[in-house]
Amino acid sequence: MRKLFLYGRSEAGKTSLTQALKGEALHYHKTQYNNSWDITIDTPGEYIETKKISHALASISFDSDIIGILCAANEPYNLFSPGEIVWTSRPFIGIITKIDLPNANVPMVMQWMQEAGCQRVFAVSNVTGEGIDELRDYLLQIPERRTLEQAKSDQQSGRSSY
Ligand SMILES: Nc1nc2c(ncn2[C@@H]2O[C@H](COP(=O)(O)OP(=O)(O)OP(=O)(O)O)[C@@H](O)[C@H]2O)c(=O)[nH]1
Ligand SMILES: [Mg+2]
Repeated sequence: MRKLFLYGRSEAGKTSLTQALKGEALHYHKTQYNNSWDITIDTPGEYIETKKISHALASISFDSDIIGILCAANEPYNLFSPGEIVWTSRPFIGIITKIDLPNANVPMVMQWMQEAGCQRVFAVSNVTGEGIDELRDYLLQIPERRTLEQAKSDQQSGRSSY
């Protein structure tokens, strides 16, 4: 499985997503520091919430294959900048969590994630399991290998690498 780097505000559901992807029962554990698990790199929400340390996320992400930004479907404000994708050349996806909540507003969070530049957006509930299989299948896909010439051509034309 490709390794997924997770960032998003505290309580967005990053640790719960790791548990749900592994088929484990959800158990709350506040993330105090960066954890490199077998299938994800899980970061504390405070990294993206704190301007002085948010740039550290870039270096922590280097051991991953895919970058995932997380936002709960009932989140009232957006932490991600339009064009957030520019700091990485890895595939960049959005994960909308807590879609089971009665005040979930999936279209609003979807718009934030599309503006951030996400190439795919997954809507999931870590509690009910909705959407988790689709995300797991995506992580299991083996990406097509590209040649150096294709990568250079994409870069020169400003196209996303993936
Ligand atoms: N209803 C609902 N609750 C969820 C979902 N995902 C997570 N939660 C709950 O939200 C709370 C926070 O979840 P965490 O996974 O610890 O959040 P986190 O993003 O890892 O937070 P930090 O470690 O503080 O950065 C917990 O009480 C979870 O049970 C979901 O999809 N639906
Ligand atoms: Mg956590």
